[in-house]
Amino acid sequence: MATAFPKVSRIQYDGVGSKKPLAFKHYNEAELVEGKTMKEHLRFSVTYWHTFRGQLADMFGMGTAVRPWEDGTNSVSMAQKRARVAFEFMEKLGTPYYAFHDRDVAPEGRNLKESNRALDAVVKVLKEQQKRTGIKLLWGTACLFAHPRYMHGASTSCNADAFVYAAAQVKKAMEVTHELGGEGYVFWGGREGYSTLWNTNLKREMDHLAAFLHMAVDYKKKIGFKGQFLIEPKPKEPTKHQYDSDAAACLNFLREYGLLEHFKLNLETNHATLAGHTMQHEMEVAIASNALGSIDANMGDTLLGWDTDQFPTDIYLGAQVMLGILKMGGFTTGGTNFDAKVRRESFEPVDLFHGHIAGMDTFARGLKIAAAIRKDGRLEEFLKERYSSWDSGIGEKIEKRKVGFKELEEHALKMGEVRTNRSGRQEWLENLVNEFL
Ligand code: XLS
Ligand code: NI
Ligand code: NI
Repeated sequence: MATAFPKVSRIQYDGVGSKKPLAFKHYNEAELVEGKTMKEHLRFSVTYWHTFRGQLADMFGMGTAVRPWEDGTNSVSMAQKRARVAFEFMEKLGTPYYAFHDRDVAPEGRNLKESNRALDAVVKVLKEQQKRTGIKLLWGTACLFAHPRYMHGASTSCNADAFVYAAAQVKKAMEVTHELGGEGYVFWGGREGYSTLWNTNLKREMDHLAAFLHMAVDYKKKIGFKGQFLIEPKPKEPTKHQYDSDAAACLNFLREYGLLEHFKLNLETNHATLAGHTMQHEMEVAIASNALGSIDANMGDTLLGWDTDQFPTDIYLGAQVMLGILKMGGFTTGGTNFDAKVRRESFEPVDLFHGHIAGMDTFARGLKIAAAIRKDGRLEEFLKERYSSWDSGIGEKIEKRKVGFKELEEHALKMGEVRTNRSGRQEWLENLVNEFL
């Protein structure tokens, strides 16, 4: 097959200070950090939807993307050709994983049967390309938000028929994810929310969402799929309110409906900020429940109020995220999935490389910074010290639940005023972190 990127060869690590545009300055896949290679730590993944299906349109203008390999059709043969282009791209970039929605990789047919057949035809090519390159599927998912049938949602639609169709679609998407050896399967509730509560039975819709997920868990067991199920929180867009709005809401939902043991979270930076949180916050919440599975790496724009899905180039953010990942002991089935798109003005194929190289270098740098902060130890030491009143004496007794209000009153009467409150040292800590940037 003719190459789609004739001017690009395998992107190499060229070292810090390199001026080569198509080279890594920080991502050196074989470099060891805390005893593991960067490749093993970061587990980079390319998203099919943005990178190979994104037209770079926005709500004010049509797509600008120039993609010479596209023939203008949405045919199965074009989808197969595109799959080969995608693998050429990922091979040249050196990313070990990719992720897709069913309808990104294959066209939607006139009915479910046709759509399934189209998907099978493309999965054949994906499988052959995975074998050829060694690139693996990080996770699969189903697009339950683009087609008009899902206008009211999928599993939370007011219309039971939509639930039925969505179930059939997810069943098939799980099967192909399983067939391709996917390490996970993501549920992002694209339209699982509402635009107005005047027309919404919230309780009934949430019950339906839980029923849907329980059916998915049952079917997973049935087909022997061992991948990790993931929920991806997002507060809004396209709906005004999405039920899986943030990490805490998702965890509460999963707990309430007895689903927690079957799911982890796939956290996305731009979703965290849309929810009014930092990514660091979302990660802490998930890690506290041992439920951080994977991340969708991107970033938003503080002056634009929507999911701009930009490639992550913020080093501070990269360091924060990687500190969290190292703290939890690294990814197991998850990875760093670039749910990111190049800007509308970055319309050339080579920009797809620039975007990913930028993201990969940012996270590689974040990893090195995080490891250096951990090696230095002062941050951890400070945190340990800050809570030291809980390590012995009355603090320890409270943590071990050995005392109640009665004993604490006796203690307070003897103790007098609360002593030795120490400074939080926020500015000192922020400057300490800056030492490593
Ligand atoms: C959209 C979501 C979506 C999921 C996969 O905002 O990020 O792309 O990652 O359905
Ligand atoms: Ni995402
Ligand atoms: Ni998103």
